[in-house]
Amino acid sequence: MNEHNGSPAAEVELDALVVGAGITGIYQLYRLREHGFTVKALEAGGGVGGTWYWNRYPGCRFDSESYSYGYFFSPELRDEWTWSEEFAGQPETERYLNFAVDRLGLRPYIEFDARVASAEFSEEQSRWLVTTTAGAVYRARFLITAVGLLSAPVFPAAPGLEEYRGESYHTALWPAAPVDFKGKRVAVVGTGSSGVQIIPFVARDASELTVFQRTANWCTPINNRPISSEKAERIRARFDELHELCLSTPAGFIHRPRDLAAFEVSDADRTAWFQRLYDEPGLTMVMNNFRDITTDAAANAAVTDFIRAKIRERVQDPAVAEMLIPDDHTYGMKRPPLENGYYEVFNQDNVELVSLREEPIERFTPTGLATTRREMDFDMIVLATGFEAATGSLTRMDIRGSGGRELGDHWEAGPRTHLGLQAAGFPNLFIVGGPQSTTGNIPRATEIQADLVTRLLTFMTEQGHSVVTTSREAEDTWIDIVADSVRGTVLENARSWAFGSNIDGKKRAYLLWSGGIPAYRERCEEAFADGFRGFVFG
Ligand code: N01
Repeated sequence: MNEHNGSPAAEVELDALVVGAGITGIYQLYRLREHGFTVKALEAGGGVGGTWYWNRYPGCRFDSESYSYGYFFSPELRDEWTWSEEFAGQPETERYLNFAVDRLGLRPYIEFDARVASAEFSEEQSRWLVTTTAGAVYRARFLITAVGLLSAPVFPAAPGLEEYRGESYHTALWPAAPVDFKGKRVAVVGTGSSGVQIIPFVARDASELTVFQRTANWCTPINNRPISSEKAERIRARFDELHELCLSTPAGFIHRPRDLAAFEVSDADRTAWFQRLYDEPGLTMVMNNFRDITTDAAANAAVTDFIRAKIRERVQDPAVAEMLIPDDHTYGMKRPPLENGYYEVFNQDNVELVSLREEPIERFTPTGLATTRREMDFDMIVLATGFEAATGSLTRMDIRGSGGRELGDHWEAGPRTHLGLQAAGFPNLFIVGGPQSTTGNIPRATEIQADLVTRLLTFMTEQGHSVVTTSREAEDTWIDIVADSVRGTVLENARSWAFGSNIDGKKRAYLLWSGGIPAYRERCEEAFADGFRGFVFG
């Protein structure tokens, strides 16, 4: 192994190059260094954090309990950091990730403002040649992407945005300098998790807020609260147990479904349970509910009816309440946004809700936007229009494998991977936290993958293998397993980013894995124990 810590302008030779210094990339960098590999991380942002660096919009915060999201592996990090809230806001999470990077001594191994322009595998050299937009060149045996599931922002296709002369922001590219909504006429487009988080902040200060909604969502209260010092101590004493708990639950959260089906209890008990979850912090409504709410139609209808009634209770104008009630999906079909005073915003005099189903945006104008029915002027347009999930950040990066084949072409009909880790024809490329791999509470899902990658690279080094790839057969097997993981659940028919349905013209394919963290881990362990089944060494 060798390492030149020369200036990035020179060609840098490494064992491994990690792309991304968010929560996943930081961990991957740490693990590989710990195992003696020479490794660097390239980070497009000016600082660490990934999602928590870019999404600086007011209201951005966890939907995982803070302590279940942080790193568990390091005693120093566990002992020296105390989360202030059950669901930390973006600034605190960004501070935590900076603290982690410094405490682990990783900052010298991260190149900031280093966006990958192209990555090409050289068959002669068995090396990845990676060039940044600033012209720096890296040569690495292994290329490991940790670019996040939701990090390629999507903008509305309606023309004219570049001609708009007011302030405009995408929630996922929010500036570091404060944005002032005071006294302004603001449009917010999009009512997914990001929109639902920012809208109450805009509504508080703007003179007028117009919310453009294409699809309503089933939102439930976050019920965030501070973590007392006594609770922080209790958490610290139980770290190992909490880590095990997260790894044993389907989505990596501290919550488990109840061991009861919805109709095994009386109507009154069922409603009382829904009410209890509605009043509890976080994603308990979906995670801690009856075990069949996403698999049994009647159970799913019961929880959906409960939340529908809540929306009607909280929104004063019945016509607006009906607009805010989803009519195209039931509860749990999409990751449900958590809110803090979202529905009450629509009781304010300065807020208008516009249905884009009734009047789609035709174009942006120099002073605002035009729907099919009217033109409206705004001082500011906020786009909370989401991401090209899972594949977007990878296919936008110009990754070329054997024979110069582009990853985007390989995935034209949907992602193809073996265990979500490798794609056929892309030797020594590993994807961590990408498509077809386990998700939920992201760090819990991706630490498993980062550990698997570290084991594979260590095995190859010990065995003297220079190249590993996978086969189309292994990909086909995994595609079937991934499709099975969602079959028979309410997720199966969802129109959401998890199927790429938010991107015009994108072929519908399930982009995640719904079998849960324990089953994902089991399948990977089985493949590894069976001579690294599906991987081809050379
Ligand atoms: O993105 P989204 P997001 N014209 O795709 C609408 C995680 N997250 O950034 O549903 C008009 O959910 C779009 O409409 P439709 C979380 O996993 C977590 O909000 O496609 N509207 C939708 O309303 C989440 O699921 C947190 O019909 C357009 C919205 O914009 C994921 O990230 C916080 C449009 C986009 O919603 C994505 O959330 C934030 C157009 N052209 C995000 N294009 C936490 O709480 C899109 N829309 C941790």
